[in-house]
Amino acid sequence: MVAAADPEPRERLVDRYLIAALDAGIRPLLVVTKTDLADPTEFLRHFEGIDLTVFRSRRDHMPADEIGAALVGHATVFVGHSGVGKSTLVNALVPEARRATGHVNEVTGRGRHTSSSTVSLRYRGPAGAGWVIDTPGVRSFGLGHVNPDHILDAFTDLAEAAKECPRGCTHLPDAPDCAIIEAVESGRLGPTAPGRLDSLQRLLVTFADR
Ligand SMILES: Nc1nc2c(ncn2[C@@H]2O[C@H](COP(=O)(O)OP(=O)(O)O)[C@@H](O)[C@H]2O)c(=O)[nH]1
Ligand SMILES: [Mg+2]
Ligand SMILES: [Zn+2]
Repeated sequence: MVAAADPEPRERLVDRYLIAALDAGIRPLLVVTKTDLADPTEFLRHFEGIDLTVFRSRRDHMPADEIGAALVGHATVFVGHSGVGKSTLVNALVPEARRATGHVNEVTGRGRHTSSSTVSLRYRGPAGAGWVIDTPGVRSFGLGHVNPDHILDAFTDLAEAAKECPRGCTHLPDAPDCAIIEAVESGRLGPTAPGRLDSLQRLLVTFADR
């Protein structure tokens, strides 16, 4: 979860969540909250190349049933910076949860410390049931355990092309004879392939910089 504003969205943090999810075989969903405060369209362009379901949420229109439908039959963990609205959404999904919500003062770091625990709650909605896990905000997010091959696997057609790559290929723009880059440049992977290659390369660089 990210907020369109307050706190400002950071694409690098979302990238890190995506890497961890793709590595673990978790299907990522992205919820952008506070779209009443700012338009997230520009921010969301960063993720166009990624197979990612995006929901936009605002105080006066929380798409609880749409998001709820995506949770049915799954255990879904809500991650994101403190103050993005995780507990607010959890309360909309599970009214009896009564999770504490509020504003943490960004400058002093003090303020009402909200929902500092992680809890698992039963979601029951029109489309069925699932589990939602509300977490406190995170400040940092490690990727030490990630296998970069799993990042590539999330981009199915690029992973297929990569079978022709030289051993140890990084698939980054300077990689010699990278079969993914050649396939994308040839146009045979379709018009959206360059965007997906950009996203893949960004995630691989983020992973390499961890
Ligand atoms: N303007 C606006 N404020 C929101 C929205 N969603 C949540 N908030 C507010 O953001 C603050 C932090 O919400 P909270 O759910 O505690 O965030 P959490 O730390 O991620 O659990 C609260 O004051 C909420 O009322 C939204 O869509 N728009
Ligand atoms: Mg909370
Ligand atoms: Zn390659």
